Amino acid sequence: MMQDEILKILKERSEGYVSGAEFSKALGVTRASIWKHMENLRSIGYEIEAQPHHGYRLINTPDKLLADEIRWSLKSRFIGKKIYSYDSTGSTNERAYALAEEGAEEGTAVVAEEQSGGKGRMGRKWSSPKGGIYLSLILRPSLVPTEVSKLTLVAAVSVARTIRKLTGIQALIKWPNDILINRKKLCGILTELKAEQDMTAFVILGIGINVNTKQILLPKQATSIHNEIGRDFPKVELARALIESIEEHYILFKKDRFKAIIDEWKNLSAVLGSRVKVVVHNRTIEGQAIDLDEHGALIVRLDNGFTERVIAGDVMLV
Ligand code: BT5
Repeated sequence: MMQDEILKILKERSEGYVSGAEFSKALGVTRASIWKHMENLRSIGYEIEAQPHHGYRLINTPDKLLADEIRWSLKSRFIGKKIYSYDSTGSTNERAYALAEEGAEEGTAVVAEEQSGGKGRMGRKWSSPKGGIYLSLILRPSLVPTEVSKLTLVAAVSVARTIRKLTGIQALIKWPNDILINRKKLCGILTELKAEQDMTAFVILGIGINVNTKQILLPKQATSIHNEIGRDFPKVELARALIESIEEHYILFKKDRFKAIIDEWKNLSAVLGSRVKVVVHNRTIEGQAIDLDEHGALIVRLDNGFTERVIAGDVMLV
């Protein structure tokens, strides 16, 4: 697209000006048409200076989850190669699911600035106002459906690591799908799948992170990166780093190195060693979370001395 070409040149030459003549020579269009594209970019939020005798210069890039912005300098190989981005959508997981059914390839990403029907697990809702990152990835691993929950741990490790690396926040993982800071929820992960004859057709990995979200728009036990570091954090940069990290950990996982993920997970765990209540279906068990086994199940030692292995459930830190 012409607009992408223009942006590419502006970004590569952001130190100086690029004249209208240079643009029209490089791209084979009139200067009037270049001017129109500049107006369009401005309306999206790009700040572009125009100097009569020098030309155009990119001053500021909007921190919007635009596909091209995320892809710019993205170092991953297949995750995020194709990105669909929305200003607003119902649920990125549902968009991704529909795309996967139409045959979208592994690594396809769907991202939105806000969701009107963000989903949590078991029919719960995910508050998705502007300011957060709502990202869903299509994966096509060869896994039996019962193994797919391992990918939630892969994603959790990737999110926690990325947030720590970029913001310095001591993010921890609460089994199975929450990222916490000081016991408040910063991120949730929703892993969905389509199975066909006991094989997994595809997996949708959905991740919601409160980045610059206004605190009053979040549930009580939630926090955001802004809230923790006291300023806005660039969402695009975070989304890009997250995609790269997920790819790295996913490749590790596919190389049969789930053990390495488990070890990393244990280092980042907010639950191991703590007293927990776990709701499993309609039953609640209470005890000490003592381990994560090689399948990613949580091992809880009950007060009566017995241990239970939990594959799916909700954990509360007591
Ligand atoms: C989750 O569910 O934590 C999974 C959330 C996944 C959201 C992503 S966003 C991109 C993709 N598209 C979707 O539609 N979904 C995924 P669960 O463990 O069931 O937790 C849900 C509970 O977290 C709610 O019942 C609230 O108590 C709380 N909650 C809701 N919105 C929140 C938010 N923005 N921040 C922190 N906590 C929230």
